Amino acid sequence: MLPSPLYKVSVAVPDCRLYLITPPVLDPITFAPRLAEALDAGDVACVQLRLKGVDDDTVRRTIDHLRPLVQDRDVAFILNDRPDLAAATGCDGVHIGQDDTPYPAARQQVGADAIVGVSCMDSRHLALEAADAGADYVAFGPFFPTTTKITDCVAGLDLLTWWNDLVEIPVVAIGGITPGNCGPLVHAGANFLAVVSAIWDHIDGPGAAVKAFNSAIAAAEPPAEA
Ligand code: TZP
Ligand code: MG
Repeated sequence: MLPSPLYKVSVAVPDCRLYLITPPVLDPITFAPRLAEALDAGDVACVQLRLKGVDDDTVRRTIDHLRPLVQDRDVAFILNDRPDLAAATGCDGVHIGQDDTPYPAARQQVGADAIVGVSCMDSRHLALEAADAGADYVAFGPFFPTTTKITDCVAGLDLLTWWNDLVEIPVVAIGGITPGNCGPLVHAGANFLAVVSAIWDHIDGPGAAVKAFNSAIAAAEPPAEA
């Protein structure tokens, strides 16, 4: 017996959208125009601020500088790791990993209406647990080699197809994703592609990267049903 209304019988092939993650170290003043360039270039669903090794004041200052720029464009602004700071600074939600604040406490801190996403690596068990707890999305990855984060697993496309056959809440694919390799992830049912380096290190700038992803996603998506 399946335990929750998250499970479904029929599969709808969802649209796939870009989920930008900021570089782990950034200067908000010089990064803001690069972020604006990315957001103004095409379709982006969400921006996650992911800062590592900085103090709370720096996180708060960065949020204050970047959040309006994102939210004014009707794009969700999500903070990595810290539900307490997300709640205190007007973010739309938080992304937590398995070593961060556990889901129930994170949800309590950000409130019922905020977005809470959970990293599940390549674990079906962790993803089902997160979905049952009430997560708004789960994230699997890395799907491809990445130098942005040290990881010890590789997610397979089968995770995405399995998830889409079983569960309704959105699934984010992450790790080494580029316009050139994202097609199979889109086909397999990723609802969002979370990307760091292929956006910010794109040789023609972040705007060109967003355009390239938008085109690659559109080319990979099945035509809309009449
Ligand atoms: N979690 C799994 S892989 C990864 C994170 C945060 C890094 C993704 O960065 P990139 O540069 O898009 O590979
Ligand atoms: Mg984390």
